[in-house]
Amino acid sequence: YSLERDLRKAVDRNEFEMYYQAKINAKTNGLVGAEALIRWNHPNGNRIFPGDFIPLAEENGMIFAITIWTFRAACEQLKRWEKGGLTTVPISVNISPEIFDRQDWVETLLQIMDETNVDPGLLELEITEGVLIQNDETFITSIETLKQSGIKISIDDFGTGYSSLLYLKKFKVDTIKIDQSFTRELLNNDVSLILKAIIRLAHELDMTVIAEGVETAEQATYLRQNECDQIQGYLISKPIPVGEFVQLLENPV
Ligand code: G
Ligand code: G
Ligand code: MN
Ligand code: NA
Repeated sequence: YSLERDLRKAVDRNEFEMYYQAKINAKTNGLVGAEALIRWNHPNGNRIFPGDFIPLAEENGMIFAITIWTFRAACEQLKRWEKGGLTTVPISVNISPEIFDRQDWVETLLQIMDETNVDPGLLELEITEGVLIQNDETFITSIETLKQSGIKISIDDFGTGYSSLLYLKKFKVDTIKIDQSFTRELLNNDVSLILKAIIRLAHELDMTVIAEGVETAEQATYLRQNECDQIQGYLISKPIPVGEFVQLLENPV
């Protein structure tokens, strides 16, 4: 039995499934978006979580094919909602930095949006902070090309481990996602101070701020009172299959 061998077959055999986790407006509680999170339905009956195969895929090069699959799935989902007459919300897709090694990554994403005829403004790429601090001209151009198509860019896991904030000016990112570790420690004075500074900085740069990992009503209240724009977390909803997520689209909060 080899996880790696099975993973190589998984794309072709269509064994992946996207789950969706709601993002809501912190003030109105209205649904404002969905984060797409991959699940692998292994033929042996187990559902495998991304933490157990994405790192492997990032190492063995399979991440490109998987990312293409997830991005196309998100585009097709948006079109299905649109055709079904549902109010759609933007979908964000997690992007592993390993795919940037491929020269054609931007072109491939643009091509998928073109083929599926999706509104690029309804798509957002969640990119972790680490890669953005690189001062790489090719990468900056790539992000600019994507931004010109109308797609949104979000910094995932914001605040975890990188001290240079200069990239915030270099890249015109749309959203900052405050990492769960901050949300968890929110009511601690020091963290609270940092959080308020991040929110102010983001707003001065015209960015939207979302806090992830919100699990308690106290955290939600605190974030709302401190002008955080959006929240995401188990308090609102776990990541759920698309059939369940549609009920959130049909019955706005
Ligand atoms: O869904 P879960 O909480 O288990 O996600 C664990 C990690 O896997 C998170 O860091 C998340 O960003 C990542 N992840 C989830 N779905 C995808 C995906 O489709 N592509 C990539 N590259 N990472 C994902
Ligand atoms: O790295 P990324 O931010 O994409 O990871 C999102 C991960 O966080 C997913 O694995 C998702 O299942 C998980 N997650 C989402 N909401 C919560 C939450 O409220 N609490 C905790 N502990 N994890 C969450
Ligand atoms: Mn994410
Ligand atoms: Na995150």
